[in-house]
Amino acid sequence: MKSSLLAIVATAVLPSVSAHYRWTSLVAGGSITGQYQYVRQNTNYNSPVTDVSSTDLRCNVGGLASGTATQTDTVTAGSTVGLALDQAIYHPGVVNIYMAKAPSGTDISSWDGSGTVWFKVHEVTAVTNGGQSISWPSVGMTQVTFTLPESIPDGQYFVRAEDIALHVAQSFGGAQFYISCGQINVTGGGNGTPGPLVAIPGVYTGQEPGILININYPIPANYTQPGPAVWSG
Ligand SMILES: *[C@@H]1O[C@H](CO)[C@@H](O)[C@H](O)[C@H]1NC(C)=O
Ligand SMILES: *[C@@H]1O[C@H](CO)[C@@H](O)[C@H](O)[C@H]1NC(C)=O
Ligand SMILES: [Cu+2]
Repeated sequence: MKSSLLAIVATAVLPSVSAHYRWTSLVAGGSITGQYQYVRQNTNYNSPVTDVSSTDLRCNVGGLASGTATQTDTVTAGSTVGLALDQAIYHPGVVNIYMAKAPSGTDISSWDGSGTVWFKVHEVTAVTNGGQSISWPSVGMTQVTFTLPESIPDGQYFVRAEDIALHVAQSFGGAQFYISCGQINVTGGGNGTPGPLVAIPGVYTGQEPGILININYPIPANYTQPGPAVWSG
């Protein structure tokens, strides 16, 4: 009895040795901020999300509930922001960064990101070579950053990083989504109109050529990045 109780306690307390990479920190002002200081914490040890119709696709499992435990970092339009990981990305795949603006009067820490409110601000895609080779520039990255457009309107936003791992994506539901949502407060912005806007979930069906794909054989001659075009201001 005693030893089995200990085993249960140990299982509950010890993190998995095969833990996946996680987007843990906001990058702003040239520095990596604290783990889960400005990034909503998930509750699933970051086992990936594979159901593209789940609300877990938005900010990972637990990410819609951890906003009030998360701070909001004030950043200037035109500056470099992004998300950093606890370890380098190791699965072949691609990265998208989306943002969504909280409705005025709603604090980002209590918002759920629902509605057709998300726009893409950055992507790291695959490099193809007519079917001779395919490579994945995101592999090995420990952070992904981008320049906030000068014209982005002031306000509170999610910055959502998404790594789509494609190593077992040859069957439906095989693509693995590693996700986190950071919270920022943009100042010094402009009067731009970010778009096109999509809903998350809703942006993907899982049938996209860049999501339902055998990356090994035959080697894809081209790659179509999932999601809308990047808004660059
Ligand atoms: C956002 O920045 C503005 C301007 O500095 C500030 O007045 C406001 O309190 C900030 N809001 C949050 C949630 O940080
Ligand atoms: C490659 O391009 C073709 C023709 O446009 C398209 O049908 C196919 O889905 C693309 N493949 C990928 C993996 O994006
Ligand atoms: Cu894995």
